Amino acid sequence: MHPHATRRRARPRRLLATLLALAAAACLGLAPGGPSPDAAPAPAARADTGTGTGPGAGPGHTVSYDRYSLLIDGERTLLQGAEFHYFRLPSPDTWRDVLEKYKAAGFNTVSLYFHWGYHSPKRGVYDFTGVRDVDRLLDVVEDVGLYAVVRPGPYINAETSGGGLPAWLKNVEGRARSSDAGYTAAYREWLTEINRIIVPHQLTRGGPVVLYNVENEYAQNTDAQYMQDLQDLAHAQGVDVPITHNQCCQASWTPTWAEGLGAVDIPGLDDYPQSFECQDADTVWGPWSDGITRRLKDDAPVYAAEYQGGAIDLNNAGYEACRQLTGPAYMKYFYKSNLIKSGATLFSYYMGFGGTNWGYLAQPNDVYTSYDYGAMITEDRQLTGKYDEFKLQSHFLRAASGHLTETDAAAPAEVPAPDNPALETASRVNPRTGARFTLLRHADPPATTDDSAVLDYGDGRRLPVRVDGRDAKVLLSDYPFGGQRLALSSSELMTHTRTGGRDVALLYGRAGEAGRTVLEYGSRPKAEVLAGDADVSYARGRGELTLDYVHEGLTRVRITGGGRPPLLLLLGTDATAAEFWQSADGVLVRGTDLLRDARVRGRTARLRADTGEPGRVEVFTDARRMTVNGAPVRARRTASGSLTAFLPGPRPVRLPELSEPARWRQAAGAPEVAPRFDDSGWKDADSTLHADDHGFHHGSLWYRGRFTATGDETELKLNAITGRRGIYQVWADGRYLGSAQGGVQADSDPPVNEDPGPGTFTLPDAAPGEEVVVSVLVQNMGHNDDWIADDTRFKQPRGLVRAELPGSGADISWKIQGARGGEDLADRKRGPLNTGGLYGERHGWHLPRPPASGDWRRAGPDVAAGTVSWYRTSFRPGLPRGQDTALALRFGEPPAGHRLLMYLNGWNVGQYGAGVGPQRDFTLPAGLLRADGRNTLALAVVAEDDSVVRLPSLVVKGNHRTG
Ligand code: IPT
Repeated sequence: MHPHATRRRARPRRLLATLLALAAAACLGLAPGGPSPDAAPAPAARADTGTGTGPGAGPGHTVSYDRYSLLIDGERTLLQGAEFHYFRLPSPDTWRDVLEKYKAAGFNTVSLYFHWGYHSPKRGVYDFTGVRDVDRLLDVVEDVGLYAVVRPGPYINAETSGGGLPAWLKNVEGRARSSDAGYTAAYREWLTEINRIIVPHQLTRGGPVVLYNVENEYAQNTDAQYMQDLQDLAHAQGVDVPITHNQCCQASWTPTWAEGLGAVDIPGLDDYPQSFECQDADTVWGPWSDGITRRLKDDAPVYAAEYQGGAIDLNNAGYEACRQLTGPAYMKYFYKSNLIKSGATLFSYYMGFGGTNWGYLAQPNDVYTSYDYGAMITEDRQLTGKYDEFKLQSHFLRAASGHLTETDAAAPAEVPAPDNPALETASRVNPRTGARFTLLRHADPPATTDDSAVLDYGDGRRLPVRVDGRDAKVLLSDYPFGGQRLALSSSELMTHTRTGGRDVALLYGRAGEAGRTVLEYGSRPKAEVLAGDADVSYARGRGELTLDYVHEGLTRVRITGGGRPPLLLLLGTDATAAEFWQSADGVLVRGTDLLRDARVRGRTARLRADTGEPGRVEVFTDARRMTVNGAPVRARRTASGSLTAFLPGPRPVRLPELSEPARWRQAAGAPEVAPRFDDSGWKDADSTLHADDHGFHHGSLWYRGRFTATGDETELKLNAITGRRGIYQVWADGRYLGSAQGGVQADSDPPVNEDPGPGTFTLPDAAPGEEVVVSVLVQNMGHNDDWIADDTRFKQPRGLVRAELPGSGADISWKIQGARGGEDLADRKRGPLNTGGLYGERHGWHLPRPPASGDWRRAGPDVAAGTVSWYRTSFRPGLPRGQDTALALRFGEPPAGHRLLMYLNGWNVGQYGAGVGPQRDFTLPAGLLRADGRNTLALAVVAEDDSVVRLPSLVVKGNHRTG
């Protein structure tokens, strides 16, 4: 064991909570040190009684580890969670919603990237307020009762602009992600700022942070001194939880940072077995890997740092296809394999909720506005079938964590063997409790056949099993829980709980498949089938009670006597088991669309829950009364010893119709094309055309060039780098010359920045001596990432990179304009990534307040080639109170002739158009949207060709009654 953590004094504001927690623990007669081995070690929410071992329970915790698991205050702890990007949810109020959904899934951890560029518009300038308030984020994590793995980079990848590096870093000498002096000085700024926020939130000081990750998939062009420097700095600045790293992707890639200079405490692994080919969701099965089977370091636990929980949509298949690619069958097969084959006890899934690339957050090559990721929770914060599967698996991990946190792989002779070679098994055993976990799956991973077998446990015990198609099961044997002992089962365990002196266990299997569960008793118990069907038999010699059944609906068996406490055995299907929830307090609940929390206090069960439709809720408790979201509901007791009530659904929502042009105002938005436009305030770009050199890092760029014609000019050759999906447009003396695709990531070696070939534009005739004014609008779709740490891709310029007048001796003199203020932000609240340099953006036409400039008229649907048109309207959604209603803007089929930017109350919530991506629905993040107030919507339509603008409508993506 490596005692890495030293005890620290609590922050003062935690002291009261600590005293209360200690008092509560004393009242409940709980020994310090937390729950018993088979209780769930999920951290307690801060508002809780403080009997858990997690954040909120008090200061001065220790975090250490050994080869099996993390140890919190010396107690083995299994971490399971998912990645969350606060920067992709620009609404601190909804951070809590998403994190409560993580917690309700059964997770006890959230993994958090911190995004340098999101906080820093300019060297030396950092903003941690408003949507950037990560101190508040860590407070919310603690309140919700999750542990946090913090990942401040400095490099994070994450398909975000620059991989999280700030754009101003492009102008800093020295290779990014190395120990070069220039880069070192720059990142020390960032880490000093972010560590100052993170350090007080460590578990060692009473906060939620249990692990600190340095860098990201740092496997190519590496510099060990840099890895060491990052850790030395973290330690010097007060980081005292174990340090991790997430390695990727090939077994052959080194270093793994398990040893030598730059080695971390717990090296983790990233694994994306399904690739990102969402368009082939039907056929793809593990082309990239067979799951996590490696141990990187002998004396550290196996950490699945980023396990594929969805996918980026590389081929514009849409995120529903990505959700299918990484759906329940994949989750069962790969996640369960990881658990048993590697013995990992730390898991984080990437992503649990993806969010939105609002503004210019997207890295241009791989993603568009939506970062839904096909995750278990949609971009609109709705739960999916993947969420259900996570619930089944996470509740199991939580319930069994007392056993799972210390297991050894069973020797082949010890593994229950199937009598059908189409199936294979592997087991892990806890050396202290003897509990055994057996993975059952097809021997040939992609097999889709329906195969049955009998497992031979080697001691006379046999168990019939079945694997139908792409499936995998973790079967338990010799598993003690509560006052019970499970001998064998071909059903899988979701969870168990102890309430009112009895045990309740919930097992499940595929609908229609036979199941057998065997429990051990000292004498014959009484078994009553309360609902459904089950054959019950008792073998006196072995003391085994055997139940045979078919998984269907929910079978309920009450077992009493036999020398053990009473047991209510619930036998469900995947679908009926997924109707259950278990709160942090251990309260088991069936029904509702989301159980945020449930506690039993005295005779009252208090629920916080969301309902999407009217329906029944059942609480497995001996309480007599129930409140839901603070209000009492009429409840009655059932024969199963539970409490049930009927809950209403939400009120329906009626939305205003936005798609009528008559409700919009329109104004022309490209005065820069006019020869006489006043650009005297613009920056001179003769020394360099590269936008970043002028401090214009994000969004649209205007260039205006002047030359005195010699009479020999026939064409203008330009080259602009926009990043993938970007275009640029050209005018001469107000006349539109056309558009071209901008350059993308340069992949040649050495990288060439002038890629692709130049756009050639035919110039109108000009007499010798005549002044010609050229206007160019260049999109900057975002900055390349630096995944392979070669620096050059990331530092690739944006904007115009070349301009020539072939056959003419004339010089063009250039001016440039970008986002208002450049690095000195005009709008600090919305930050550096919100707007570029369109005229309307520079003059606030995207903001709620009425524009002070522009010729606003009644809107029409037609836009002409070579124009920028702004549309504005306002609306009141009038959403019912006490409900969480998710709204989106829905457009038609993405148009080829134009692309548009959309702003909700001044926030840039998306880019739309055939050249941008397949997206038609754009999330309006709650929090940015005023549910019962007035909202302003603005669209900036950039037309390459004459086309018709189809205005969007509002659609409901989810509607729940909620607390
Ligand atoms: C890996 C990155 O660590 C993460 O930031 C994100 O980019 C993710 O995967 C993909 O969405 S990189 C991948 C090539 C494994």
